[in-house]
Amino acid sequence: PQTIHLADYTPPNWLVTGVHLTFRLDPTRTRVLSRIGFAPNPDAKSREFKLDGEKMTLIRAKIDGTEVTPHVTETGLTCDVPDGPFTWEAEVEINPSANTALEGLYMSSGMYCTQCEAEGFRKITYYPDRPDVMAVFDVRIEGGEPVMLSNGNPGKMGDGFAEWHDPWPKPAYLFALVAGRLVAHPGTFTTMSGRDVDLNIWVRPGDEGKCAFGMEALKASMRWDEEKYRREYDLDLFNIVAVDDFNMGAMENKGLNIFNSSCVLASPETSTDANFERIEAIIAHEYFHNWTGNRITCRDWFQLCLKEGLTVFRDAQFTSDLRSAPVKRIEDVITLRARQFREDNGPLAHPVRPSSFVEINNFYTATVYEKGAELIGMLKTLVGDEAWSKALALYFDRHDGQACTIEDWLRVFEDVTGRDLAQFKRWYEDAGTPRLSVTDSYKDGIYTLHFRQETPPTPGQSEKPPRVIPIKVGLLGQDGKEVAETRVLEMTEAEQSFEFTGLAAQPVPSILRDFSAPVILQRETTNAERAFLLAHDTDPFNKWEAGRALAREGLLAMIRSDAAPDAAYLEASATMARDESLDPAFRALALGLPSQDDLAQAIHDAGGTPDPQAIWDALEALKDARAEAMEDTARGLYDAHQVTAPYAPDAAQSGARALANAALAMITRRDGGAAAQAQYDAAGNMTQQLAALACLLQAGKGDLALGRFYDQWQDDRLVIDKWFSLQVGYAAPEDAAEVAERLTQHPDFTMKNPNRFRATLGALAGSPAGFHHASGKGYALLADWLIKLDPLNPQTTARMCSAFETWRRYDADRQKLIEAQLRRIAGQEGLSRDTAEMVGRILA
Ligand code: B3K
Ligand code: ZN
Repeated sequence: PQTIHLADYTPPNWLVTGVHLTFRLDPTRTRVLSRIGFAPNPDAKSREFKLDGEKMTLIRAKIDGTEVTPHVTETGLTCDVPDGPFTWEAEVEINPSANTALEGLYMSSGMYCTQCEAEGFRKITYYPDRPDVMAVFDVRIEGGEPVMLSNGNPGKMGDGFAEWHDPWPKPAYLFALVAGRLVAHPGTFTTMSGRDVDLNIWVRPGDEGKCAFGMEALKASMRWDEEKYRREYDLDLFNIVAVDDFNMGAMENKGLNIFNSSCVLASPETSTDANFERIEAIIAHEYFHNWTGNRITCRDWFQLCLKEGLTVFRDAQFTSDLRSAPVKRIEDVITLRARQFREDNGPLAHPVRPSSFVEINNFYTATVYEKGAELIGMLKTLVGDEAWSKALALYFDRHDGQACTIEDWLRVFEDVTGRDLAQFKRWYEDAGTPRLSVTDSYKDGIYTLHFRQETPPTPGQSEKPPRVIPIKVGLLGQDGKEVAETRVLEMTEAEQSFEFTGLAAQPVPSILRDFSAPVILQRETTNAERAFLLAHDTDPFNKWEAGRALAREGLLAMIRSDAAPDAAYLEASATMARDESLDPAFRALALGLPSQDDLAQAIHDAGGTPDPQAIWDALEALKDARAEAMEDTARGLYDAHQVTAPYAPDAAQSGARALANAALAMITRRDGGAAAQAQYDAAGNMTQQLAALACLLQAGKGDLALGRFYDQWQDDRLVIDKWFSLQVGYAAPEDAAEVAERLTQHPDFTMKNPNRFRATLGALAGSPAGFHHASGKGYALLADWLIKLDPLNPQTTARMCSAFETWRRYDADRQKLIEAQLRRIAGQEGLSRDTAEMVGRILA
C-alpha cells in the first residue's frame, strides 16, 4: 500500500462548481446519479482528470451530455476531458446492505445512513474526494422511506422523494444522508440575530423518551458559541440522528450530525452521570465543528488537528463553563495521560500534525485530538486571553469558506501579536512527550527554579530541539499560604532558570499548575511535601496532582519492595475526603487511584519491567488498607452525600453521587456487599444501579444482580453493552479472558455492532492484569477476534490493535506471546490496509 506524504501536497487539478445527486434507494442495489460541474483550477499545474471511487459499479458516464468510457480501476477512474469547464454525469450502483465497514452508505437497524469522513464519499460516487475541493450540494432522495434527510435546508418534499439544498460550499466528507423509519424529538432555537432554527433529534421509534437531554445540550451549545465566539448557526434547520452501528462517537456533517446512539440517547434510568456529561460534550463538539471544521475546513488530512484540536479545546471550555472547570481539567488530564501519553511513548507515536500516513482513519488519535487541544491551550496561555479572542475573531473572518493549514492558523496569531511562533510550531511537528525536570534553590530571599527539557526519540524522529513550554508556577509559604501567585514561566531553552525575589523564607513550589503543558514533570521531592500540597495548594489541579503522586509513590514502593501501604497517604487522603470545603466531585476524583496502565508506564519509565499481576495486587492491597483505615469516614461520606432531590445529571448531583459511590466501594470491602446490595435494590437511576452492581461484582456477590440486570434491560442495547463490559472489567485477572470468551458466545454478542464488540473485547484490552495474564490467553482471544472482524470492519479492527502498543514494556515471555499474535494478524491473507498499517507500526 502507498504511503501519502504531506510534502507531496499539490492543489486539485479541477474544482467543483456544483453537485447534484439523486439517490434511488434500495437495500442491495442503490443507484446514485451525479451531475457535477468541473472547472480547471488556475493554481494547478496539470489538467489530468481523476476521480476517487471504490466498491461501486459504474453504469454510465457522460461529459457535457455525451456518453464517455472512462478508465476504471479499484480506486477510481480517469477520463479524457475538455480543456475548459464541463459537466460530468455518472450513474453508479452500490450495495448498502453489504457494507459492514460502516463507511460510505450503509444500513443500520434497517435504516440507511452514511459516514464519509475521512474518505467514505468515494464509496458513494466518483468524486474528487479531498477536503480542499468544496462545493454546493443539491440532493434528491427517492425510495419512499418515511423520513429522508440530507444536508442543508429542505427543498421540495413529495410522495416518495425529498430534496435538499445546502447553500454552504463543503468538502465531500461532510456529506450525509439518512433514510428510514425515524421519529423526531423537535425543538427550536432563536439565533442572536433573531432567526428561528428548527432542531430535531431523530431516533428509532421507542427511543423518543431519551432525547430531551440531548436537545437541551444542543441549545446550550448554540447559545454558548454565540456568547463566547460570536458564532451563529447558518441554516434554517439542524438535525441530529442516532444510529446503532457506528465506528466512532459522532460526525459533524453539515446540518445533519450523525451520532452513535450511545453518544446522544440519555435517560436517568439507562444512562450514568458520566454518560450524561459525555453526551453533552459530544453534542457540543459536533455542533462547534460547524465553524471549526465546516465553515473553515482542512486543506488536507494532515491538517486534521486544525479542526479537531481546536474543537476539542472549545468543547472543553464549554464543559468547564457549564460544570466545574477544575473537575473537567482533572478528568481531561487523566485521559490525556491514559491515552495520549501512552501513544506518545510507544511505537504508534506521531506528531500532532503527522507527515505521512497509509490509512488516514488510523490517525484519528489521542495525539491529534487531545494533544492537539493541549497545544491550543498552551497557545492561549502564551498569548493571553485578549490576544486569543482577537486571533479567533481574525481566524473566522479571514478564513471563512476556506480549506486551511496549521500555517494559516499560526499566522493569525503572529499577525495579532507580532510574535514569532516558529518554535511553537515544533509542538505540531515533533512527536513525543517532553520530560521536564526541575531543581530548586533558595538564597538571600531569592528562590530559583531550574528546568531541563528533553524529549525521547520517537519513530522516525531521533533529535528533538527544545520547545517553548509555558509553565504555570505559584509558591506557598511554610504556613500553607500562597506567597507568589500563579505566573507563567516561558521556557524556550533546553535548560533555563527562573528567579522569584523578595521571599522571606524558602517556599514550597506548585509547578505546572492547571497542567499548563503536556509534559512529564520530574522532580525529586518528599512525600511530606506532596502531602503539604494536597492539603494547601490553591490550584485545584496541583492539589489533585499531589494526592495522585502520593498514591503513585506508595504503590510503586509496594510493587517494588512489598512495602506496606503508606500510612501518610492514607491519613492525607482521609483528611482530604472529609474536607467539606472541597467540591464532592473533586474529592471523588482525588479518591481515584492511578490506573494499572499508569503504574506500568511509570515503572517502565524508571527503567523497570512492569508485572501486571503485581500491579493489580498492590492496587487491591491499597484499596483494602484504605477501606479499613477509612471505614468510619466512608460511612459518613456515604450517608452525607445521598441525593434526595429528583434526579438531575448536573455537576452538583453527579459530584455527590460520585463521592457516595466512591465511599460505597470502600464500604463494600468491609461489609461484603450488604450496602451495595441495598443500593442496588433501591436504585432509581443507572448511576446508582451500575455502581452498586460493580461493587457486588468486586465483592464476588454479583451473580444474582447480574441476572436481574439482564432481565430488566435485555431490550436496551446500550444498557446491555454496560452489562457486557462490566463483567469483563470486574473479572479477576485469571478469569478475564474466559469471561470475555464466554460473552462472545452469548446470543446478544455480535461483532457487527462496534459498541458491542468494544464492550466485550475492548473491555478485555482495557483490563491490564487480565489482558496481560501470563498465560497469554488474553492476547490470543483478542487476536482471534481482530482477525475475524478485519474483513468486515477494518476501521474498528485497526483501532483496537492499539491494545498491543505497549508490548515492549513487558518481560521477554509476554513480548514473545504478543509478538506471535501480532505476526499471526499480520500474516492473514487479504488483511486490510488499516490493520496492516497498525500492526506494522506496532511491530516496527
Ligand atoms: N470528525 C469525526 C471523526 C471522523 C472519524 C473518521 N474515522 C468526529 C469528530 O471528531 O467530531
Ligand atoms: Zn471532532
